[in-house]
Amino acid sequence: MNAPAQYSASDIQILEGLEAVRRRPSMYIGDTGPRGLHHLVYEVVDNAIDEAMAGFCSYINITLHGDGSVTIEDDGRGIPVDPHPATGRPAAEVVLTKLHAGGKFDKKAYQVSGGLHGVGVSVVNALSRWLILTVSRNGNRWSQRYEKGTPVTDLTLEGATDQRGTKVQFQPDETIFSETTLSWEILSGRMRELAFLNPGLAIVLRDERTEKEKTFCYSGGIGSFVEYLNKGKTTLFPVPVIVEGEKDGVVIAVGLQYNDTYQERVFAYANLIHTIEGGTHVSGFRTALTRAINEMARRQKLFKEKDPNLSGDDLKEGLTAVISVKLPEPQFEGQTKTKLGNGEIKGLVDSLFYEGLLNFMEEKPEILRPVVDNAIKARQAREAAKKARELVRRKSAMTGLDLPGKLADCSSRKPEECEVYIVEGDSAGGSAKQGRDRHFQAILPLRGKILNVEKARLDKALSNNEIRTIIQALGCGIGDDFDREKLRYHRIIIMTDADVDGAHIRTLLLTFFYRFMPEIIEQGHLYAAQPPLYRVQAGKEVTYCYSEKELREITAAFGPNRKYGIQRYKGLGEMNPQQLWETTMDPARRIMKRVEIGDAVSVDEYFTILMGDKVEPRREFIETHAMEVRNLDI
Ligand code: 0RA
Repeated sequence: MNAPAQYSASDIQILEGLEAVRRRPSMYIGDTGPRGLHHLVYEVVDNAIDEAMAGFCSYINITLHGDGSVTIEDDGRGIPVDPHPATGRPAAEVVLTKLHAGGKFDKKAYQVSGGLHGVGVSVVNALSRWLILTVSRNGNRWSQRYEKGTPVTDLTLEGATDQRGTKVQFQPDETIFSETTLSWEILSGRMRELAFLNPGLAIVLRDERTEKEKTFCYSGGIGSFVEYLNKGKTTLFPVPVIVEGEKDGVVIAVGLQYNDTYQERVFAYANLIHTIEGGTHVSGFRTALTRAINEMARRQKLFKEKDPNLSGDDLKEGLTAVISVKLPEPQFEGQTKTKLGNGEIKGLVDSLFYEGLLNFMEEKPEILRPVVDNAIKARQAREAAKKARELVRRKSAMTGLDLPGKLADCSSRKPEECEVYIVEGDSAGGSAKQGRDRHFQAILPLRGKILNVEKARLDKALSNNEIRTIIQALGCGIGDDFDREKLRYHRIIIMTDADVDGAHIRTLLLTFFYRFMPEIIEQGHLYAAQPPLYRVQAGKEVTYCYSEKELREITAAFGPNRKYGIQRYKGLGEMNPQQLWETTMDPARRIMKRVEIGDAVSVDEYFTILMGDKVEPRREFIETHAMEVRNLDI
């Protein structure tokens, strides 16, 4: 069925020991927070994906266990077990104990492992309290146990098997990671993405903690991915455009479909790594898209002779696209190493996608008109937004005040130390003003509900008072004018009541930032304040509780004999300025959550469903995600 294994133990190079990894884990996995933790799972999965891309693996099972461990099992070739010539140790043991001993330095193959994560399974081993490796290969099953990267048994023959593959179970070391709970949401986001990018591969995610199970398997590949992204949206043509090809050893797949929203979503991958910062594959795609649409629109006489061409920006609105390239030696650049740098890829994607898109439109000429009409409207709206922005600017110039009247500004002019609380309602705004440290804390009370911008273009968003006020207060502009350097506060803190209304306002604000100032979130400037839920008083002793769990703990600690009173806070307005300062605003005591853009696909899905205009998917979502909706922690 599969090609015979052509691997021998001598291919594995021994480079370094694992003590360094335990000493400085962040050097290898980025950080020791949730990101680094999930990285461990990706590292093992990536190796299995490599087996799948090489044609040897059809499924990957991932199981989250109740004891915090996780098992990743595949039906690939299995890590080789024959003795390594230099050490006499089994190759699998070398792979698990020596840094960079992946043994797969075949540059012709496309690999995920060795790409962005690229640290090798030995790093996972080093950072695990224990790890059990099971290899099924050549009719035998072998197993070995490690603790903190060190073998505690030999690789032992367990018996015969007619199966093949690798199984790795490990428990992340709680002395290394700040948090060892693996997240279903984070893992399922990445597994879904991997399944779309590897058509036919089945990835099964099981969670024994919650009895959840989900299989990700899409025979439609990138086309299914585009359809998934456009789920719940009205599309401008029914079936996504798919262009696939291979040239000079590079495999290219592009999927594209327009919808009637105003956002652009381009998801680009290089060797299955999400290239958030774009790169040469994205540049090639954009050039080809603009060229092909203009070319075809002129051929079909959709423009007048003297009309200008559509620009790349005109064609962004409503665009959903997925670009996947697989290449032998990817170069990753940029701040977060998620920008593809290989120069040759731009021209390859450009020519391949240009040809493919023209062919597609020749067969389905009906898709062109709605796309062109949409782009012309986008151009007009952009011009209108420009005028609206200028108006906002001119108005503030005329009054001589660049800042909105409602803003109680701080006295410091150093953005790094300044923060602004965006507060719901005047009464909470009043308490916040009195309670704050006016040196570095500004207060911006919002009166009306802010516009739901999920279905609004920038020009319409700018007609909303509350939104204009926020933009003016932040000082960094918006849209084409956005300039991070001008941001007046490095911490923007959303402070709303802990009730349904507060949650709604928070979601509206998050939607605004996510859609129109994503940089603010990406750069880590946006926070949600966490006001306490309860005030517990026993005698003179006052304790604030920020969760139900804390309340249970403290009342349990008091025992039955101690008398105490519980006050439940329904809104910020119930706290006096002093209390608001102590519990929610004092940097030394407050709890804040930084808003992070988790995995782009699910965040987008979240906003589309929660804030979009189709009712049915929203109902479904709220029913299945009742908890998340209540907490609204993204
Ligand atoms: C080294 C060499 C080969 C495969 C692997 C490692 C491998 C590692 C992992 C980790 C999880 N699943 C895995 N599957 C395979 C090549 C094997 C050969 O040529 O036979």
